[in-house]
Amino acid sequence: MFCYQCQETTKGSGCTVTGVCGKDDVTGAYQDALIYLLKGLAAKNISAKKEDQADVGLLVAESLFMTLTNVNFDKAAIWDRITEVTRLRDAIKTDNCPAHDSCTVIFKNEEDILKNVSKTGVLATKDEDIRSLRELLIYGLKGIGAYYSHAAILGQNDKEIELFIQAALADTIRDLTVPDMISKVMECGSMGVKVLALLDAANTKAYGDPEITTVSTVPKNRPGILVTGHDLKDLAMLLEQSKDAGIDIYTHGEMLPAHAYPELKKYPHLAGNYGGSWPYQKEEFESFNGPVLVTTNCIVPPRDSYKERLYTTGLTGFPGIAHIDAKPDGSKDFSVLINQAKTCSPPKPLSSSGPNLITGCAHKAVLSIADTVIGAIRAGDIKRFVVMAGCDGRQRDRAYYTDFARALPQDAVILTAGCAKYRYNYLPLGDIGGIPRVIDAGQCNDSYSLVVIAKALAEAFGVGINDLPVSYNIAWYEQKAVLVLLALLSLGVKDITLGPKLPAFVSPTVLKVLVEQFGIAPNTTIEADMKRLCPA
Ligand code: SF4
Ligand code: SF3
Repeated sequence: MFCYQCQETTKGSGCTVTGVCGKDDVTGAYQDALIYLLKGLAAKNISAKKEDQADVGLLVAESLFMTLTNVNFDKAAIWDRITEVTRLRDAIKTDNCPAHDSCTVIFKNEEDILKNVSKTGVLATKDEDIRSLRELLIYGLKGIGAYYSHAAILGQNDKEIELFIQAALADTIRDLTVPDMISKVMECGSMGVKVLALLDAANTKAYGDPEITTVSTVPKNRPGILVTGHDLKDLAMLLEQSKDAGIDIYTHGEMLPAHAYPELKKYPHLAGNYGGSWPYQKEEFESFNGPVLVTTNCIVPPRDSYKERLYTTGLTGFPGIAHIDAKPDGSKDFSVLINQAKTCSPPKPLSSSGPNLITGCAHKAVLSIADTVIGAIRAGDIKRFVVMAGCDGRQRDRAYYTDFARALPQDAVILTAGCAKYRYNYLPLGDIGGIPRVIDAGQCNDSYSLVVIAKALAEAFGVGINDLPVSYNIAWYEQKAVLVLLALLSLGVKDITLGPKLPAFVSPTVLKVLVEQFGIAPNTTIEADMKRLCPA
């Protein structure tokens, strides 16, 4: 096994025996085999000029998403994908096949998969820089695949995105030079902006524009169901099915921003948010007492104490954990969770949470108070915005982000999105003339909102995006964050501070490009970073 796709990779270099995330070497080999076959499917499909084949585009996106960190640990589910991808690939007739092994290989069984890891895995590419760029591209594509899958569930499809994913995957088995690969990676960032915009449109069309909303973190005294992950449609279906059941629904982790959408917040039994980000789920799911629905990443290997009330759905999976499948029309039946909830005790209050959290500061909501924000900047009440979007993680050094938020000057405002916010969204940071000092745009994909807000401010002040008093101190963990980072770079954002560690998959040559062309720097100490990011 060799995997270095996430920030927590073993010793900052690569997981080789078993993943820090809990992925074992056999499941890792299944994921490598699936990615390998996807390259062959994409290359064959492109060469056959059948790129617009409806069943291939979405299947490729979803399969990439399945291999993203903390999405699916179930090798049986990955095997089903391997079978389907092989079937679709072999059904394509073309005279121009690139004749790469991935276009023809058949994995008959587990033994076959394990036997072939040296050719399917990351280390099959010998040149360190090409390997780095191929993997960077694939991780960006996993991010696109994830966000595209979310948008497609809500009926938003885009052929250009599907084609790009396939063409870029096919590029990873071509002999491209380092400069060519760098430009592919940048294209991936541009396509990232497109997919983030598509998902923003999908979410707002389905559930309305988010409104700035205060969310309770104090559990009520009825039993509840806890919903985590990013899939708003799952939550919407569950809210509708449970509205008269005498139970409450709570959000967890990346589901917090759901409270801001008019079509979701209209349900009075959407009772609040329980707990924080994914690394704390073992304790939080245990004390929640009721069923927990995991709609997307991040799931971690569960404790026995709550396995019987844990459910996955969509592309998420874990061996031995009940999975709620979609029916052919896309609907899901959550009655098993609802009935189980009625037999459970109410959630136990958590000592760590404050009474309320504020979310829903997406682009429409913030731009509706643009005059106030611009006025506060002109008056010198707000001197700086610091984008602290991204992911949370398990490691102790993430305390840096809490300390950094605390140490910010009173005239600085945090712009955030993603689960990184749980490091500081409970702090009493107050507001500036009614503008919250933590502006939470929503989920990691809502980083798109931060870009829209930054662009609007740049326009209002007649300056470029890098001339605004905006600094970037971004925390990453998995591959959605890789895509968001590439999207920012493609928009010309410079001087991003990235932590808590730089990616292991970035080779020294690629790092040099990131430093010289984009000014990317690792985070260091609070004092040094504060001087750089919040100059007096
Ligand atoms: Fe290791 Fe991260 Fe890969 Fe899991 S996803 S095996 S923790 S690098
Ligand atoms: Fe979090 Fe997994 Fe990345 Fe969506 S839920 S930001 S880590």
